[in-house]
Amino acid sequence: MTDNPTDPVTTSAPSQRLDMPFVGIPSFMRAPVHSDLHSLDADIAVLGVPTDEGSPFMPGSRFGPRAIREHSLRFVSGEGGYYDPQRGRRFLQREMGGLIVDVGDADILPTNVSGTFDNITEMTSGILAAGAMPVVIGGDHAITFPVVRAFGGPLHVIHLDAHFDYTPFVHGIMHSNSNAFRHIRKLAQVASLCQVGIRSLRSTEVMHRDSVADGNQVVTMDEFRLHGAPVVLDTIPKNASCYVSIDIDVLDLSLVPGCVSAEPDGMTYRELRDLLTAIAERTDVTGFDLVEVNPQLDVASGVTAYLAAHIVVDFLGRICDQPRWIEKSARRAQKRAARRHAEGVHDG
Ligand SMILES: [Mn+2]
Repeated sequence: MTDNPTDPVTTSAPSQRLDMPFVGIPSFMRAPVHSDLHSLDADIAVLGVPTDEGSPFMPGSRFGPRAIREHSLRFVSGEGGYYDPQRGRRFLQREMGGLIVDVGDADILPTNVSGTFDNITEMTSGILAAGAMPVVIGGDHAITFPVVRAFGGPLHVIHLDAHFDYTPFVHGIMHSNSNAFRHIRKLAQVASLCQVGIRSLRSTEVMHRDSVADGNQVVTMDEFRLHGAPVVLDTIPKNASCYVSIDIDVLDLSLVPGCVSAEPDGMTYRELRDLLTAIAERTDVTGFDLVEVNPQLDVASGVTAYLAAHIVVDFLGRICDQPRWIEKSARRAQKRAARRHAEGVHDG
């Protein structure tokens, strides 16, 4: 291209930084970092959980939160939120004005899994106590149990995965990434568990039988293709509180080179996005996680971490676009103002 003298050069104020995605300290979408949960004042709190001690095959997903944060910076523009050309408008603009914060990572205690899990639960509880929605970035799938146990009930859990993660406890192994949902099902506050995208030929009959016997809804990939989102949502009451756990391997193997447990015949991005949109529209999503991105296995462009950041950003955009969310956000703002006022009175 040659310079077109008729094409005016857009200039911005000299004080406005460009902040390319590779510049600066990578908090999630460059949200403010706020690690003191007692003074947390936000609608959405992004929490990293960098542990992969539940990965019996290839470790490395402990580096997932950092990689996903880095790729999340690619969705940040000076205008706030992100622009969706297919919908012709911006999303998360309001939220990016200070309502999303990055609370950093749960503290990880190598070889002390129960201590690590306690730290994860404590941070999730702190976020919930402050009235914010936890958005959790793993880590391997073992982390979902200590996250979900921090929630109150009744909570409907939607688990998107190629695998059941319902392995019986043998040889004292209870907290690998394939045990998590056997624990979650037993939590008193969990009203229902729906497992979607199940297809792995490494599943066992025992996992399948136990999950069904425990009253869970199992939606295999074939069933999902046949019936779509309604098969997942029809059994969950409208506006019910819902936790969504996304294993990146619910997507097709070809999309996720940086995932050790990738499987063929998974969802396309569109299938996953449309399901997440339907969940956001019908239920009250009170938290979600995305797990099993392993940057050490990823290709050089980091597409798996990029895709993970893309899913989190896109899902958040859909959640925050619901009238239900906007009402909730207004109520949260009132509560926070009342609390600040009360604290001010005590301080004075
Ligand atoms: Mn999986």
